[in-house]
Amino acid sequence: MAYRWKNDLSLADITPKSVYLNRRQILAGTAGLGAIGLAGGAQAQDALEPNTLEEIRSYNNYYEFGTGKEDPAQNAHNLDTSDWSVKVDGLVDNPGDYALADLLDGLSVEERIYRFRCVEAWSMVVPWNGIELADILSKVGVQETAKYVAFETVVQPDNMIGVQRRVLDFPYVEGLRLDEAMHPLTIMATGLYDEPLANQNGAPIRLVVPWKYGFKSIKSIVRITLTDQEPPTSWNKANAREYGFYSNVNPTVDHPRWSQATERLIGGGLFAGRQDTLMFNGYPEVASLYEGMDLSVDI
Ligand SMILES: Nc1nc2c(c(=O)[nH]1)N[C@H]1C(S)=C(S)[C@@H](COP(=O)(O)O)O[C@H]1N2
Ligand SMILES: [Mo]
Repeated sequence: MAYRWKNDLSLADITPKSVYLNRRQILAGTAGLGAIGLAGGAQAQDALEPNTLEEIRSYNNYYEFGTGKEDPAQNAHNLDTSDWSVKVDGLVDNPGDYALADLLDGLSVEERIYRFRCVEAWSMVVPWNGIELADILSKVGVQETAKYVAFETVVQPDNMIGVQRRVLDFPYVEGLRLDEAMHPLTIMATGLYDEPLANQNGAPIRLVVPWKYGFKSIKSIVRITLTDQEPPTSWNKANAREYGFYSNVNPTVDHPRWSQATERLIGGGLFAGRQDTLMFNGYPEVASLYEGMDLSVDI
């Protein structure tokens, strides 16, 4: 099947907009594209215009560098990303401490223009550059007994004001079920707008899971662990009633303190004001991962 998020939208298509819309029509008339590939995505993708680099780099959540939206851009220059290595351990065939370049060697970097929806009910559209997590996991060799993937962010206390102030229990940790991790929408981003990630966006490598609330997309990863137990996650540890393990974007399940039905698009532009939040953030192709689950209970 044709994966629409791979091929039918790129930066070149978006400017000028007329060309993009024209291409959209051409695609809609193309035989052979799976009905699912267009049905769910087409109308949602029409509005996908990336936020500016400036917007994406200046409005952040990265609590290691402070809790204000502008704190990470102020403070993250202190992050030391030199000689980055990622520990891969647990239920894998090839565990080890991988230099980042070795971990990614031979894997292809793609552009993915994704909606990004924070649990705080704001959103952006981000043109990521990244590698499918599935490719990395295949490379390290996932063992049959593995059921989950756990991730951990670097801790550099001297460089991180939020760590000094203990605003959260660090290291920041996150996790996915293995099938979520292997889904082709799930990427490890190393850049955006074809530039290396800014520190405040999670340099040098961070997770992006576009159908989940933004806090699942853990930044500056130094450890990936394959496990058979559901791993602890930072926001769930901080407040289990408000933040579950799954945290799929869901307009019908409100946060205990605010509605999740709509969101504020940062920057606004043509679509200023609030817009409707879409189930799975507009990525209905992941619905089958949750068949038989009650998503108002498994939040
Ligand atoms: N290590 C770490 N990762 C993190 C966070 C954080 O505070 N620390 N914040 C999360 C939240 S709440 C969001 S919305 C996104 C924000 O990503 P962005 O700043 O690149 O937009 O990062 C997520 N990843
Ligand atoms: Mo968030």
